[in-house]
Amino acid sequence: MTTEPRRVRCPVCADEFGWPQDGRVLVFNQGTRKHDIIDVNGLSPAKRAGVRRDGYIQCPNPAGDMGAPHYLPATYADYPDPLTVGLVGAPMAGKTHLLTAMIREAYRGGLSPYGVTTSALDFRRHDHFHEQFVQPFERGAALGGTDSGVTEAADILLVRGPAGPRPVTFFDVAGEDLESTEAMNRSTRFMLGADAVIFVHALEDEDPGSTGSVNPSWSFELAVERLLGVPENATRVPVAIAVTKADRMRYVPPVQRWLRAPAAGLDAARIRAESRDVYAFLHRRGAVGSLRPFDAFQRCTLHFVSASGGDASPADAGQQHRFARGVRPANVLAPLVALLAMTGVIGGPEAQKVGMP
Ligand SMILES: Nc1nc2c(ncn2[C@@H]2O[C@H](COP(=O)(O)OP(=O)(O)OP(=O)(O)O)[C@@H](O)[C@H]2O)c(=O)[nH]1
Ligand SMILES: [Mg+2]
Ligand SMILES: [Zn+2]
Repeated sequence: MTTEPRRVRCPVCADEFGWPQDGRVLVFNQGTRKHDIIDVNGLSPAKRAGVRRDGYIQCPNPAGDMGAPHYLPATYADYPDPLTVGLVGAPMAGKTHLLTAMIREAYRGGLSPYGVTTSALDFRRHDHFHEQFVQPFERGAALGGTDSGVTEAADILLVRGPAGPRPVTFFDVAGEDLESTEAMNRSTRFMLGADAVIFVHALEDEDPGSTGSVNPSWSFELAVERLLGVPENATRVPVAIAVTKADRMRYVPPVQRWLRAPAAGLDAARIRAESRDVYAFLHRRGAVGSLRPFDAFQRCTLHFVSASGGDASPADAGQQHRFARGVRPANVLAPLVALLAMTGVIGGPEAQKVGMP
């Protein structure tokens, strides 16, 4: 019995290919640091499920333009409608800290008020993410800047919402690469297949000296242009603007109000009120470039967030920066919740109102 292989778009290279159905799965061998090929056809259903859960498929990258081989979880195509979510923002804007805080909270059950649970789909990748980012973050370490040239996903989760399970792939590349105008930059390839984008604006970004970027919204500008290279994206791709490091103004209304906002289930009117406050805030500060995604995309929400809850400081002279009093993320799930509503992971009439003009 043969069925048409399902067409899948690889989140990494954005090529489409027929998902292999020959029953052969790659399993990473810790000893040899290589993949073993395992044919699951002869295995019992329980063993087959086990191998597939830990296994991979190598993307054939039909365009042959990625340079390095890349792998997707063998179960990636078991679920409909995979989602690719990318973070965009200047170098040092706070993308990596925000994604870390967000995935950490989602993993700790932070999406349960929305009827959503989260688990790993790519176990090796998730372990790596946990070790490299979540654990140091929990210990109060300030995470390092992302290296230029990252093309792989940061994490691939299985998000089970009221409308069914969906694989969600997150990309967190270097701000430096997001500011590169090189058309074939491999690090920004994910943008060709992105289904939702989180634009990250850091609170001090108006001061050009405070980040590595001359124009803090340059990465926004480039990403908007790249995404709108596919005209349908203006209506197809929902976006969220996250104003991060909002802890720096945590006593200032209206920042204060939203940072303290408790998660109480999906409330489109509340998201709209927050979006209005953030819009007005950015507008008053003259951050016009950072509002570009709002004008360019039909569905856009805006949020005040803080990944760490405070500034990092050097523990001793010459030492790595630390969050000495620990991390206290605030409102970090808000942009993700809005995107899950706008992409139908959280379905229903309330979700349909989120981000609508
Ligand atoms: N006060 C405060 N500082 C933050 C927060 N999030 C990140 N930072 C600081 O901002 C700096 C940059 O954060 P990253 O998350 O590495 O920024 P990035 O956008 O990933 O940077 P690149 O990887 O270089 O593109 C770090 O020194 C953090 O300590 C926050 O929520 N509040
Ligand atoms: Mg980073
Ligand atoms: Zn690929």
